[in-house]
Parts: sequence; structure tokens; C-alpha cells
Amino acid sequence: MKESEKAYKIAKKYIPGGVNSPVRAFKNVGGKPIFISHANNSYIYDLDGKKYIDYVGSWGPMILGHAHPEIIKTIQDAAEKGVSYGAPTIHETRLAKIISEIYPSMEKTRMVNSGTEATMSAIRLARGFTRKKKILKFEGAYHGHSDALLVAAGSGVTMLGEANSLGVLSSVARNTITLPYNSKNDLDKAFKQHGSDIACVIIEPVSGNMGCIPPVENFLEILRKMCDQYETLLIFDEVMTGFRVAFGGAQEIFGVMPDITTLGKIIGGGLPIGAFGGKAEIMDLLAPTGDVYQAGTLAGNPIAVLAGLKTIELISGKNFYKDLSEKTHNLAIGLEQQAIRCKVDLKVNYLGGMFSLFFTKSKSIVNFDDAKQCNHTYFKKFFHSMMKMGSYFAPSSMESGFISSAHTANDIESTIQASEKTFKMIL
Ligand code: KE4
Repeated sequence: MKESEKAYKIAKKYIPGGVNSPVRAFKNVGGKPIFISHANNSYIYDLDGKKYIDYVGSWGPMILGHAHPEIIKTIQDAAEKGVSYGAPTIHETRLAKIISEIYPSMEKTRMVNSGTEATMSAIRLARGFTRKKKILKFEGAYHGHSDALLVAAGSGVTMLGEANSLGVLSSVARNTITLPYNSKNDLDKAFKQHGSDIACVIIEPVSGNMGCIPPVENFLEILRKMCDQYETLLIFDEVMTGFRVAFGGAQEIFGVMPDITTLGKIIGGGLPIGAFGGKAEIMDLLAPTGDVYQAGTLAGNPIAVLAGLKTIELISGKNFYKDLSEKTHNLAIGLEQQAIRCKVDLKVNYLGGMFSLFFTKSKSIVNFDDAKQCNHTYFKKFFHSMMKMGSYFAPSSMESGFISSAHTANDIESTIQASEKTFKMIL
């Protein structure tokens, strides 16, 4: 039995599903997960010593590749000074300041330990600031696992949500309106019906959790205008897109300024982190200056913050995103061209250093329904065949993949080469 299989068997005895986050269990693609022994550059190695070109990158944080020597050194040096103090450090101030310079909408920032904490706290802050109850999100978006956000679109005309997890109360779900992504009409209807009581809209400005789906023309601008009109706060959840689609995230690309932004992943250099920030007038409502409570033992952990600062320094180079985007483009176009040659319908959406595969004839994929129409069987076959040939993609068709600066032209080329055999086998 392969070492990973053995490890998985044992893990399931002590950890629910053998994993500490559901997507890692390969449920969406079937089969058994590989267990990782180590990683470097653009590669991960499983317990059996098999090497894979890694297009998951720990779900986004590893934009510089794995075990980048300068990140490792930063972590080592920081650890020698102690790993956590539970008291402020100048490093947190430096990170908050740098974030405010790169994301001007984030005048002040509070650090937390995960994207979930960031979005959960941002929503509480929005409700405290506006004194309104409802929140609005979009179907297929994922903002972490706090109760108010584990809500699917409700049936019927009220547009009020229904819990999509056991343990989430319907009384909580009812305060979450869930709409189709990119639907201007539904947005208009929801605001007309509930606008006076919508505290915030939370959106992935480029969706990454139903595959990579960008906003349609003017959608973000219309959203901004409606939030202004109804005095609703606009939250950009840039946990995935922040420093990923561009140095300044989606708000830099689309030129729309949110009231609150959430960040995570890349700003911790692979260590646990999250952050939320916005106008000082809003952020100062947080304890200890205001009456919206939020806290965390390890929030602003010095090692995670220093790893994040070093990461931001290393990705701030003039051509970093040009080079990163070029690699993503080459992979996307190369896979699409191989698929055409093998008569497989494939569309690869991509922006900056993120991408996702949709096995569909359709050239316009604008929301969760479109994403769900794609051929999931093809995706599963693609995933397993490519993994066998040494390219590790996200184990779910509803996820995005990520490129790092460590990916070489050879990596991309060998993945494209391997895909020919995969596409031929798929049909
Ligand atoms: P975390 O709590 O997992 O740090 O962040 C939650 C979150 C918030 N917002 C967005 C846009 C996100 O993509 C995420 C988490 N992303 C997933 C991948 N789609 C993390 C992977 C996982 O759940 O294991």
C-alpha cells in the first residue's frame, strides 16, 4: 500500500475525514489524497517520493513557490526572537502601513488568523457601523465558514437565505440574501426589497471559489453605486485575489473602491493570517476604540507578519505580475490548444496568477449555474491523469489554481505536453 494510503488510513482514525480542511480529502474528484512530505520551488513531494508540479500552492499563499530561501531565513530569524508575545510589535504597524499604501481603501487594518476570521469580523463591523441586519452575498462565493456565510440562495421571492450547513440556524440564514453572481437585475430587486436593512454586500471581486469567474462589465461599478445609494457597506473579499490578480488586488484592476477589504493567504507568506481593513471612520468602531468586539490570541503573530512583509517585498518588483501573468497565460492557452487538437471542449479562465478549467463548449461562464453545467466527469479524469503524470491541480472543479514565480517555462511546457495524453484519454 502506498505510504500516502497508509497515512490516510491512520489519519482517519484521529482526524475527521483524515484532513483538517474538507477539500484536501479529494471528495470532489474521488480517490485518496496524497500526503505531502516536503516542498520546494514549484514542486511538492508525496510520502512515496513522487514529485509534482504544484498548481495549488497551498490554495494561494505560495506565490513565491515553496521554501523560498529568503522567507525561510526570515522565519528562522524571527523565531529566534520568540514566536508570540500577545503584545504589539512594530512589525504589525509596518504591515498595516504597507497595506494602506498598496490598498488606499484600507486606511486602517486589523490582523487576524484566517480569512474566515477576517470576513466574519468585517460583517460584524458592517452591522455595527450601519445598525442594519441583513447581509448580501453571491451564490458560489466562499468567504470562509462563519455561520452567516454558510448560506445558499433561499427559494421563493423573499430572496432570504437558507442554511447550507448543519448547525447554522435558519434564524441566522434568513438574514443573508444570496444572489446569482454578476446579475444586475437580481441586485436591483434585492436592494429595492431590502435595501434599507442591508448592512453590507460581501463579494469576491473576481470569483475564485466556483472556478475563476471575473465580474461582467460594470458589475462592480453598479454594485458600488447601489451600496452608496442605500448606505450599505461594500466588502471586497480579496483573501484570494489580494496580491494574486495584481499587487493591489482586484480593486486595482477594476478601479472600484470598497468600504472594507479582507485579505489573507499571501500576506502571511504561508503562515496563518487574515486581515480586514477600510476607512478609519469604520475601523475605529472596533474595540478597544469602539463598541464592535473582535480579538485574537495570535492575531498579528510576529512570525506570520514578518513572513508576510518579506513576501510583499519580494513580489513588489516592477515586472513580477507581468511575468506571473505571462506564465498563467501560457499555461491557459497551451491547455486550450491541446484540448482543441484533441476535440475536447475546454475553457480556461485566468487573471494574474490564478486560473481554472471549465470543460464546456460555452464561451461565457458568468455565474455558479454556468460553472455547475460544466462536464465534471472530464474534470475528474483530467485531475487524476495529470496527477499521475506529475502535475497537481486543485482537487475540485469549483476551485482555482495558482501559479508562482517559481514555476519555470519547462514546468508549464511539461504540463501542456502531458495534457495531450490526458485529453486523448478523456473522450
Ligand atoms: P481561510 O479561513 O480558509 O483562511 O479563508 C477563507 C476564505 C475567505 N475568502 C476567500 C475568497 C477564500 O477563498 C477563502 C478560502 N479559500 C479556500 C480555497 N478556495 C481555502 C482552502 C480550504 O478551504 O481548505
